[in-house]
Amino acid sequence: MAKNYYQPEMETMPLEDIQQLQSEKLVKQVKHVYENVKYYRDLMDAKGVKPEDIKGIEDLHKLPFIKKDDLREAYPYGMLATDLNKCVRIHSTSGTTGKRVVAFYTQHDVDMWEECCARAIVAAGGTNDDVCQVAYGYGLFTGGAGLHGGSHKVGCLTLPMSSGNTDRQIQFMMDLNATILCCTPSYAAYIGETLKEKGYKPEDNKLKAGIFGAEPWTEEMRHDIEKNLGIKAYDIYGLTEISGPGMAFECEEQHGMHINEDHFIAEIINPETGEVLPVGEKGELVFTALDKEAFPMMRYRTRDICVLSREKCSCGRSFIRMTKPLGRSDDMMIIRGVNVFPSQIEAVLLNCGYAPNYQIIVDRVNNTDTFDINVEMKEEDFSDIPVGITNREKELQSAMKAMLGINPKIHLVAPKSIARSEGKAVRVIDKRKRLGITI
Ligand code: DLL
Repeated sequence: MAKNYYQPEMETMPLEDIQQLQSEKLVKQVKHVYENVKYYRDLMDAKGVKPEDIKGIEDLHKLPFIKKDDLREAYPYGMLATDLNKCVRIHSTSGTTGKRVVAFYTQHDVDMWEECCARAIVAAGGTNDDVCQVAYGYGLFTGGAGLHGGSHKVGCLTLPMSSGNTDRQIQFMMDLNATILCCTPSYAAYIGETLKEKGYKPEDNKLKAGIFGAEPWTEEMRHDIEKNLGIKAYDIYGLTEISGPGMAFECEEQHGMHINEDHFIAEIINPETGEVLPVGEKGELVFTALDKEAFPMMRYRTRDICVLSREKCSCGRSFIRMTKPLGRSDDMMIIRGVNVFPSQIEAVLLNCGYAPNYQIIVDRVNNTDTFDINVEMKEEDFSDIPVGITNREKELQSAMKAMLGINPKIHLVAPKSIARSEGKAVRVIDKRKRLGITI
C-alpha cells in the first residue's frame, strides 16, 4: 500500500516519542496560558492547580475543563493569550443566542492548522500534480480556509469555489480536471446526483478522492458518494474552537480518523462525571491544543461522543484514531453542515413576537438535509388568509436565515395545534436517525 505522508517524521513517530513531545509541549503551554489568560488562570486557581504541578501528560487530568459556555462568557477577547496585533485571522462558530464563539489565530497558528489539512490531503493521495476543488464555505466557517491552506501547502492547483452554485462547480470540475473534491458529504452527494442528472457517468470526471467532513455521515452514504463520483471518500474532523478541519483525518484504511497527536492531546471522559475513561471506551471527546499561541484551548469539551483506538494502523501512522462522532452530549444539530441549536430558533421566535411553541423537523432526502419548523401563531394573530400567512412565513424565514446561516422552511400553524408535553417538550424530530445518523 502506498505510504502517503506529508510530515512522515511526525506522522510515524513512535508512541513513546509522541508522548514525550506532548509532555514537553504541555508544560510550556500550561505556563503560557496561566500567564496570559486571566479567565483560565482563575479556573486553575479555583481548582488549586499551579503550572508547576503539571510535569507531563500524566498530570493533564489535574487541569480544569473548558466548555463552550466559558468561551461565550469570555467573548470576544477573554481567552486571547497574545497581543491582538500578533493575530492575523478570526473564525467563528454560529452562536446559540446570537453570541458567537470567536477564535483567533496568529500566523504560527494558521501554519500549524494548514499543515494538519495538508496531512489530510496527502493521506487521501494528494500531491502537487492534483487539482483540488474546495467547495466548503469560505468565510467565518473554517472549512474553506482550512482545506484551501492545506491544498496550497501540498502544492495542488487550488480551485477556491466555496459552497453553492452547483452548475459552476460542475463546469470547473470538468473543464479544469479537478482530482480532489473537498466539501461536506451531503454537498458531495448532491454534486454526484447533479452530475448524473446532467448525463455524466462517474468515469467522465477526473476526480480520484474526496475529503468530506463537518457533519455526520454514514458508511452507506460513503459508498453512494464513492460510486456516484467514482472516487475514494475520506472523512475529516475538526472544530472551530480548536483550529478547524484537519485535527483528525482518515488514511487509506478508511477506518477511523488519526488525530494529529503532535499538536493535540485527546481524552475521552464520562460526560456526566468528567471522569477520564480508558482508551476504547465510549465517551465525550476532550482536546488540549499543544501549540496554539492566540487561542490555546486546554481540555476543551467537544460534546462529541466517540471511541479512541490505539490499534496499529497498516498506513504506518502511529497517531491514535477516533471513530466518527457517534452522537452529541448536548442538543446541537448539524443541518447541511451548519451547527444549529434549538435555543437559536427560540431566540428568533421571541424576537419576532411569537410564543416559543414550535417543532423542528429534520430529515435527509436524496442525501440532502431537509429542515422544517412548525411555529404556532398566537390567538390574536391567527388568521386563515393564505397571503398574510405566506408573507409572515417569509419574514420569519429571513430572520431565521440571518441567525442560523441556513434557510428553514417555516410553517405557521394554528394556535394550540402543536402537541403539549407533560415532561420535556419535544422540540426536535430528527428523522435522520432512521438512517443511522445520530447527530
Ligand atoms: O465543522 C470544522 C470542519 C470543517 C470539519 C470542514 C471538517 C471539515 P464547526 O463548524 O465548529 O467546525 O463544527 C464542529 O462539527 O464538534 C462535530 O460535532 C461536527 N463534525 C466535524 N467534523 C465531523 C465529521 C467544523 N467528520 C462540529 N463527522 C464538531 C461528524 C463532524 N461530525
